[in-house]
Amino acid sequence: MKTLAFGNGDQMPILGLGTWKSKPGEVYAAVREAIHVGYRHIDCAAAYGNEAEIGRAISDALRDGEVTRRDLWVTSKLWNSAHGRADVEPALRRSLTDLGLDFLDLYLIHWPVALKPGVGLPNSAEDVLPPSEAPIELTWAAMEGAVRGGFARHIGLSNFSTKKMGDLLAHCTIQPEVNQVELHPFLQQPALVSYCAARGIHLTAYSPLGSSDRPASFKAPGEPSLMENATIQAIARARGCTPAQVLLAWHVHRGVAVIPKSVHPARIRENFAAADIALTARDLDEIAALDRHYRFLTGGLWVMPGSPWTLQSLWDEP
Ligand code: NDP
Ligand code: 1BO
Repeated sequence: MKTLAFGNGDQMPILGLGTWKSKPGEVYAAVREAIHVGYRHIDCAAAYGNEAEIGRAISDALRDGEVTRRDLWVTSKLWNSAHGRADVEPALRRSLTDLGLDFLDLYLIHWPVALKPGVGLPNSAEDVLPPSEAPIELTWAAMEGAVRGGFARHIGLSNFSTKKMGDLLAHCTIQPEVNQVELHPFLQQPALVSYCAARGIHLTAYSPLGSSDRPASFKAPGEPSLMENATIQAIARARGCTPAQVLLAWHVHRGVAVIPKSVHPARIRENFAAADIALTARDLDEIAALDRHYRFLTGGLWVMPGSPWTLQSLWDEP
């Protein structure tokens, strides 16, 4: 499996297992199967509500000698309600306890949006803190403390625009090493990709298959389908693989980490095998032409009457 290298020599496997929406009762088996197949990168988050079960799967795989801790790359994320400087380390420790780990390979600020302590998803604008009340550079300073304390080997961001990254870089002692964002052929984000490449910041692509199992309230009517796209299907036929594998192989080719979610053994295997699929220059040109700057995760859940956020200020896009 190809890996992405970090300055200290650590290597992040380029293809990992996503776990958002992987239900308790399902995620244990999914993680065990993934490790059995060869996945060494698991993407987690406190907000997914399943880290304790993932932790049991990791712990059992370690106990059974399937992997060593050094073989695994485990990412988790700081939820929006724990951006307070004093709240970061307790949130991280909670994820470590649930995951049964002494340290994370990577800890990310899940969103640039701060919520009041204790809030899961906001019910009203009162649950959302204005950036002036929760400066992200203070959250980042606490993230840096997590590295110094040995709780996380690497720290990074998620859902940050180039502008927000640039603003934060001016305040960093430790530079973010990863930004995890939505990326797929309908949302190729070339400016963000170039920005990160120029600064040695790795990208991880979320929702690479279109996140079809996300809640109906997160979906737009008539949204496009990546898997059913005629170009993707034609490339899959030509390469003798599945549309999902084309979508995943595209990221591997671009040097972007990718974390498809599945709880089904056959798909977990299928997705893993995508890392070995070669796409041609013509395939890549055809995929490049599919960009339409379409977000499956619009960020709309942070935007409501009275919220300090708009979609424009969230993504720094017109
Ligand atoms: P994905 O794009 O990975 O799509 C998941 C859906 O695709 C599920 O319904 C899954 O079904 C299905 N699926 C998986 N493999 C196949 C296949 N080979 N053929 C057909 N269908 C398939 O969506 P996610 O939004 O879950 O994104 C992936 C991961 O990225 C998340 O799980 C999470 O870890 C991370 N993420 C991070 C975010 C962030 O804000 N940082 C936001 C969103 C995601 P089934 O499970 O039934 O197989
Ligand atoms: C609010 C959705 C987060 C998925 O990572």
